[in-house]
Amino acid sequence: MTSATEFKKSVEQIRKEALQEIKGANELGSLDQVRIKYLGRKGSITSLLKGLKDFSEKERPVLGQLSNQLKGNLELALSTRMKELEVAVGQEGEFFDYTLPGRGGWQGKHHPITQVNDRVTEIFYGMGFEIARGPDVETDYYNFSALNFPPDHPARDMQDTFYIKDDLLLRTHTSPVQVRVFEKRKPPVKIIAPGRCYRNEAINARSFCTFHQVEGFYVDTDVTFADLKGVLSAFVWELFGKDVSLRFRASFFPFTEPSAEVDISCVICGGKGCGVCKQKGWLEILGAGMIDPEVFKAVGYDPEVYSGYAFGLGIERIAMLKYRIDDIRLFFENDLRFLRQF
Ligand code: FA5
Repeated sequence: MTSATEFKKSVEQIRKEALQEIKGANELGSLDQVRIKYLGRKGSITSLLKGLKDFSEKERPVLGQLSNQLKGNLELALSTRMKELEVAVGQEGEFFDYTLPGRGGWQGKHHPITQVNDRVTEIFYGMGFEIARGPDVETDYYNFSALNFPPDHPARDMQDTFYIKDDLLLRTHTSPVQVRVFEKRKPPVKIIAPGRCYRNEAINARSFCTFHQVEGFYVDTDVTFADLKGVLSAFVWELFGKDVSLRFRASFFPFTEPSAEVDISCVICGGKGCGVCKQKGWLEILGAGMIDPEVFKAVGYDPEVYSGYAFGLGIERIAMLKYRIDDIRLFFENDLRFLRQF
């Protein structure tokens, strides 16, 4: 058994030798060998620490402290020397091309739906429409009653609704913004209202439970269906190009009369028929019509004096055509591999 004095001598001896070897190591490999020799599992310091158990309780703390100090000293010396050698390798051993372009981080972008929404809004803004907004949580009155959906009328089933309370719901379309604007302003009003809508519908490749619409409406003393056709044609040609044709199909909405659904010739196949347009050559993009006199009566506009048109288009459907996306769900999954493509 070694005495405490001998133990202290060994500590100093190891310190001296190890520091010399660390200083003398000229490359990272040999420095690591030194580390293993002293601090490795079978290294000198490890066996020194193991030997502590043979000393008395009085001696052990002092000798333990000495050993730990030695360990700390050597670890510091090793890491200092390692940094020196690494710098040397970087300067002499490796070629570093400072002209290489840096690796940039990912640049944040607007969501494709926001991009299409902004583009649609911009086109109508350029045609003299002001922008208005309404709340996502609506009352039954604005979403249905004021838009000439009578209570318990089957037309309400056209839009499956998420109800919050009897009278409170998540808006199923952006048309309630018409009523909110009409209540506050006298004609002429020429407005677009972009916003989010919600429907308690079965989800599939073309329909989701939440989506975005842009509502447009113009009320003045002599607005005609020809004005509606003109403004929608200008919009479609601006967004998809002049080669695209429009088709107005008779339809029904309680708040417009006459009503139409508007199709455009398929932007994928040019109208010949393909999988996206289901061989029809046409794709529906919006609902529209002349505002029903009943809506004017509900807001105090005289239907004998004023006339107006309204339309509501689905942003996701437009985005699907613009970017040739065959499943609406991709817009809501937040998969970065998808989003980074826009
Ligand atoms: C309406 O919502 C009417 N408010 C549109 C309107 C406004 C008509 C003004 C007349 C005057 P519709 O339910 O057809 O109509 O929806 C309009 C558009 O919203 C559709 O053409 C479609 O592009 C989009 N849309 C409707 N439901 C969904 C859904 N579940 N998922 C994605 N887009 C949808």
